[in-house]
Amino acid sequence: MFNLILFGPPGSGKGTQSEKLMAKYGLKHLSTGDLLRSEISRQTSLGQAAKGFMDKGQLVPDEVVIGMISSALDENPHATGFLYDGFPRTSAQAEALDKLLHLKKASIGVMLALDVSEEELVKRLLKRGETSGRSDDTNEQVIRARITEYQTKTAAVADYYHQFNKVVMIKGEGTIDEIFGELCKEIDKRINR
Ligand code: B4P
Repeated sequence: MFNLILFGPPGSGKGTQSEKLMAKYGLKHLSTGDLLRSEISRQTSLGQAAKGFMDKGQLVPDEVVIGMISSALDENPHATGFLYDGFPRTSAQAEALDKLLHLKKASIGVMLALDVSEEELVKRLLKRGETSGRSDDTNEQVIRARITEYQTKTAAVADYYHQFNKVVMIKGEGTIDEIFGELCKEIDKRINR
């Protein structure tokens, strides 16, 4: 089972590249952002609790997202691999993921980390906000709060995987296809198809 983490700040291209990677490698896509937005649109109690955090640009509490990922892994026992998009976002989430995978005699194959400047991130997210209908993309203050959450809580997750030599930095600026090509090069070195 191949487990890939696509990592990077909000707006770095994780969701965009995930679509292309899923199509090419047949990995099961686990996006905590998409899972949370689905809970919100179905007006579940989990969604209602998460919405308040997301609208302010804050991270949703660890136990909520860890529970969602645990259920998603259990619901896909025959998957040949998983692509984690937007997860883990804290060190506690990273440790929980390791434990869940250990129970399945699996581990993280690689973390591919997209590197994009802050000004480019803000520009991309404001542009997406013109059409996405996502309330967290329309307000620059909320976008900057999400980037600050990334810098203070999420960036350290890369250090966690660095200790196991599992992090590869990828330049996240350029065309979508150029970046996709760089990601594929790294995956092809590691995946058995
Ligand atoms: P997410 O849904 O994960 O959203 P994101 O980080 O904003 O987006 P992403 O990084 O995937 O967007 P992309 O670059 O593809 O999180 C939303 C919220 O959910 C969080 O703020 C948090 O509250 C909560 N949450 C989610 N996971 C959580 C967790 N594990 N723990 C706690 N809370 C959690 O796209 C951005 C735009 O850039 C697009 O419009 C795209 O077209 C454009 N773009 C992409 N690549 C480009 C390129 N190369 N050039 C130009 N534009 C590009």
